[in-house]
Amino acid sequence: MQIQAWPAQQAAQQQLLARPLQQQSQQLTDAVRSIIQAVKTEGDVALRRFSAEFDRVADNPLRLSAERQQQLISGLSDELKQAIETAYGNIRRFHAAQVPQDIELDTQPGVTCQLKYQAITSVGLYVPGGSAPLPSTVLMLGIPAQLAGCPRVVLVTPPGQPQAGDIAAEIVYAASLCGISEIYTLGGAQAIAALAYGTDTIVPVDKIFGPGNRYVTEAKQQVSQDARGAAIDMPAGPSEVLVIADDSANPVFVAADLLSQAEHGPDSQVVLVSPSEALLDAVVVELERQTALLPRGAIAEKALANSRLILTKDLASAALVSNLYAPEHLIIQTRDDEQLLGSLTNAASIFVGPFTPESAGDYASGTNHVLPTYGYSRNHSSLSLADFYRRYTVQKLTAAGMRALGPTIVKLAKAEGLDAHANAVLFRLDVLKSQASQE
Ligand code: HSO
Ligand code: ZN
Repeated sequence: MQIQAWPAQQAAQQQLLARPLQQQSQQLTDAVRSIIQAVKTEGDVALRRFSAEFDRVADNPLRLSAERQQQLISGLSDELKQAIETAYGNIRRFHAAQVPQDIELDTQPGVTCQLKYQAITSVGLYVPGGSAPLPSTVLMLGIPAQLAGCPRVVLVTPPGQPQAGDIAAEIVYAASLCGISEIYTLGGAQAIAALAYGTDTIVPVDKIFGPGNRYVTEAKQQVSQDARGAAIDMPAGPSEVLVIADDSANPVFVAADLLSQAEHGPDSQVVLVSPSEALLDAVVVELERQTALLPRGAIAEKALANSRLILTKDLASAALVSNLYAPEHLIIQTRDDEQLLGSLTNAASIFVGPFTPESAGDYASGTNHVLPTYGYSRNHSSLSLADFYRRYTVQKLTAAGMRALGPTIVKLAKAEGLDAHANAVLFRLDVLKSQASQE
């Protein structure tokens, strides 16, 4: 692994921080479009065909029965259940504090405006399967849905273990804590299509949440662009972390933090920025040592090939690099973390100090681990309770309110050349005038 000095020229800086190109091929777009089309026209038949083809599950029952859910849960150890419950408690506490407040106020006498929050009626949660089933993601999506009080919460996850058509018991248990019982053994673009458009078995949902592979991400994009499809939580790319560390940091911790991101997948990206050459050197040695011991070392190694080790002249310049990169996760391990914190913008989730690994937020501290990646944290937010509501307004003018505000509205409508708008006010003002003259 090569340590690179932070270049002075803007073009070189941008090149150094460029994300690995997303293979946004026409082929992928077309493949996903045809999967969605098949689900729209053939429904469950297409879902079962894709399960056989992609997941190697014949005759997918699609819905995970209540009995099977209970059987799977009963196979879980008490220790694992306890750990899931502890995480549930912290995530719930942090999200319960985010309940939005309705607003009602008079902008002027007789003119009342309200801002109201209503839980989205029906939400679909996508939980990736693949090489590592993620019960933590169930909690990150299921807890805010539960707290918001979404009347219908559906979970989909690819079928597989422990027997064909089943899903991981941890996922079922986490779902049960979140009050979710409508579970479908479905993954990939076909799962997104089923959630967006429905089939005989699956009633469509209003909004789809959760991370996924390239097919899932592309399918979410496509259904969100269709007015008859479904809304989505956020755009997403591969997971990433940026660490800022100085010579006070423990290279063992730093390497472990970088690897915890790298083991997610070969397209994960990890970046270390430091003003200390000694720290960078020590981390390189540690990375090699720890990677060799990891069961997912081969995956991590591939991700490390895309990683960046950047030497800056000082910590202020390291903060600048982070702000330019706009990481999904930012870990800071320096002598004065609090001071550095003030200069950091654009990171989706920040982990402060030697005892705050990303793993804390990934699993159990309470914050949400569904975060904008690929530089989107510049203008998108981490998933929160607010994402499970729709926001709408209500207003009411009294006769006095109309009398007072009406002429202003008429003036503005005339200025825009929209006479029907003006009339909608003028006719009312006429009625109010004649009422007043009769009194
Ligand atoms: N780091 C992932 C979340 C996760 N890690 C789930 C472990 N399990 C994306 O934020
Ligand atoms: Zn993680």
